[in-house]
Amino acid sequence: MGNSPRKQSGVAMIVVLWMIMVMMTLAASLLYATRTESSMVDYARRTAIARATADAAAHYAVMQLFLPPQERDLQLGGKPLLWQYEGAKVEIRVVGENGLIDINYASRELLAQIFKEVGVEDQAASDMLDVLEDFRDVDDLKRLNGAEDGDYESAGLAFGAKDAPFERIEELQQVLGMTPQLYQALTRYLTVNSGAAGINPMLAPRQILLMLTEGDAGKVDAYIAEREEAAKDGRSVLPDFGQAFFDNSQQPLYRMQIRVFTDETAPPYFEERSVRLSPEKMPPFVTYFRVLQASSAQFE
Ligand SMILES: [Ca+2]
Repeated sequence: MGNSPRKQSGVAMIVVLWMIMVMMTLAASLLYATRTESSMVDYARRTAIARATADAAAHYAVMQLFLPPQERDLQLGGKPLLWQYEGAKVEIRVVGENGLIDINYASRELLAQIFKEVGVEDQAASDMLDVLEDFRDVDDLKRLNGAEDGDYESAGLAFGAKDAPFERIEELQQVLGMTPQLYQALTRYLTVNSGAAGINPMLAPRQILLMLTEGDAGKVDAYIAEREEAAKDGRSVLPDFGQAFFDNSQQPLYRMQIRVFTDETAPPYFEERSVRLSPEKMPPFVTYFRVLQASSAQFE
């Protein structure tokens, strides 16, 4: 007798239990989805606030740059300026592009110094420089340990050497043999915008000065104190080290690193941008690029 009331209620019980289980699973996944969504919205909201705050900080830094030097709170050379805005704490660092090393114009000797500083020495650095110079020179003649189009093809790459000057630092990632780690370590030393062979020490970040003294922090900090004094009166002072690599070029081009702390629980938002001052415009600057950087790229 398949249809006894007892058996029927057993089946009904199983169906009810099964439905409860399905509903519980649904509810759990819905709850999970809602939580994920709300944390995503929260993240998006926090990022939007941080971006807008960084934008405000960039305007503030530009305003500082337009002030007479003795009225500025901002020191060029990457010393952090702390600023508060709408409850967020912001750290602003500004260096002149002329305080960085131009990857198109710097001497091989100076570029070798940076490689050494980030742990690539002697033969490896020399090989890398051959590859880098082949990448940017217009010809297809290969240096001793360099690389031209054929080598990129052999390495299975869809692109070859650029055979033109670097227009963006990011292009360095396309140089044969460049690793993401090495690229990240190099970026805070380099620029494509200074247009000079040398470094202007008045605008340079501390890590570049340290590199030129082979890590003599005492010497570097004494010079930084001296340049801060000089900058107040619009004077320029040269350090007593690294003379071979300095020049006094200066253009109205600055690199800014902005770190925004929106709340204590989230990691800070960090962006870098390159700006050119243009007093005749409103706002009086143009942003060339704006990137999110790893903190290893931060100026000292
Ligand atoms: Ca070439």
